[in-house]
Amino acid sequence: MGIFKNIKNLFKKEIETEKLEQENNKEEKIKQEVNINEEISKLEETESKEIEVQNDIKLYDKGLSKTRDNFVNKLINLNKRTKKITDEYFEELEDILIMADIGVNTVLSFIERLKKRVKTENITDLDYLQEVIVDELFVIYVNNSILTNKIKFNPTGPTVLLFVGVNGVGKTTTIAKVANKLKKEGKSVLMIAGDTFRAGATEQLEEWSRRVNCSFVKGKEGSDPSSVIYDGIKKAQEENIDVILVDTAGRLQNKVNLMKELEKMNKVINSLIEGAPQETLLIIDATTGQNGISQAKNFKEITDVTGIVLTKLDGTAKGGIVLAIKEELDIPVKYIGLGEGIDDLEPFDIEKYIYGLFKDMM
Ligand SMILES: Nc1nc2c(ncn2[C@@H]2O[C@H](COP(=O)(O)OP(=O)(O)OP(=O)(O)O)[C@@H](O)[C@H]2O)c(=O)[nH]1
Ligand SMILES: [Mg+2]
Repeated sequence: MGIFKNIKNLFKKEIETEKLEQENNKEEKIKQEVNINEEISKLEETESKEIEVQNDIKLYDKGLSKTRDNFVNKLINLNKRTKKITDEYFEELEDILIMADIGVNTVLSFIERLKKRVKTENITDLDYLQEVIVDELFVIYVNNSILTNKIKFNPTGPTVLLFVGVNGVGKTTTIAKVANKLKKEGKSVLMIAGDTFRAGATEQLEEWSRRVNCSFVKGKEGSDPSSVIYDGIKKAQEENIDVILVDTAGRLQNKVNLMKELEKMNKVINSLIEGAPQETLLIIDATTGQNGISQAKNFKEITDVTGIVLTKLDGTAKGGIVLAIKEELDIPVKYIGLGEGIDDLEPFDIEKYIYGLFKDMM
């Protein structure tokens, strides 16, 4: 009980554990009379880790403020107004959750479970019920799933990440953000401008490659994206690049064509690097709500989507879409976009997400 508090404690614990580990290390080191400079840098590392965790939380906090202001405040108000837990209460709760884009089926089964708990546990206290609600929302996400937001990397050669999704969802921007992250981790990155369809798409990606300072391969406008990808991978292999990020065109007017094109791309990629692409990341714009979910269903039918990047969470009051994705698609959300800036991308973490959403209720 009290995932609420557990999450809050978790962050405290994360920092404390880190400190403890460092302390243990410290003793060892002193015993071995290793020089003191190493100790200092270890401690500095702990400090920077602490700052990093706090910054991550801040970003979630900022990125989820619209959802929180809307959905969570409504929830708090409802609970304040309510004297007794009645059917009307559940109906209002249902509306609030549906408005937050959690998805009708998810909400209905959620309400069922909640009603059951209220009955069997004989819950009358609204504060307690509030905790139960957060718990149950958390359960939707965690249930029966291996929670992996980790990107799969190729241990023996370049890793290929293919980015797909409809027009304007944020594919190109996300590639730039991911490249920036990987560069900071010390990896070498090459971007391939596989969107040869839209005028200006190549230039947009090229500009990002300059800004994050990574390699870049393009073809002529209108050329076959698979041949651009071929050239890009060849270059990456010659230059011993760690990660290849492939941009693709976002049109989906014709499912058969898109499927054929993706098939061809996959074939080319796979013929050059065994097991590649390691990830096919589908980009979904969180502000499009249920429409985004149906896009995902379409893509799931035509290609093997291994992860989702949910962009523009900062621009929506309907952050509940994360839960709908879990329930309706069961594809892991790997990253979330929380703004337009190069640093506004975070690996998805359900605990930080729940904290960012419900911190006013804690
Ligand atoms: N607020 C916000 N805006 C975002 C985010 N991610 C992307 N955008 C904006 O969304 C717009 C479209 O982004 P692009 O990266 O060009 O999208 P795309 O999918 O490559 O678009 P096409 O190439 O036309 O298919 C840009 O104005 C981005 O700045 C985000 O997480 N938050
Ligand atoms: Mg683009």
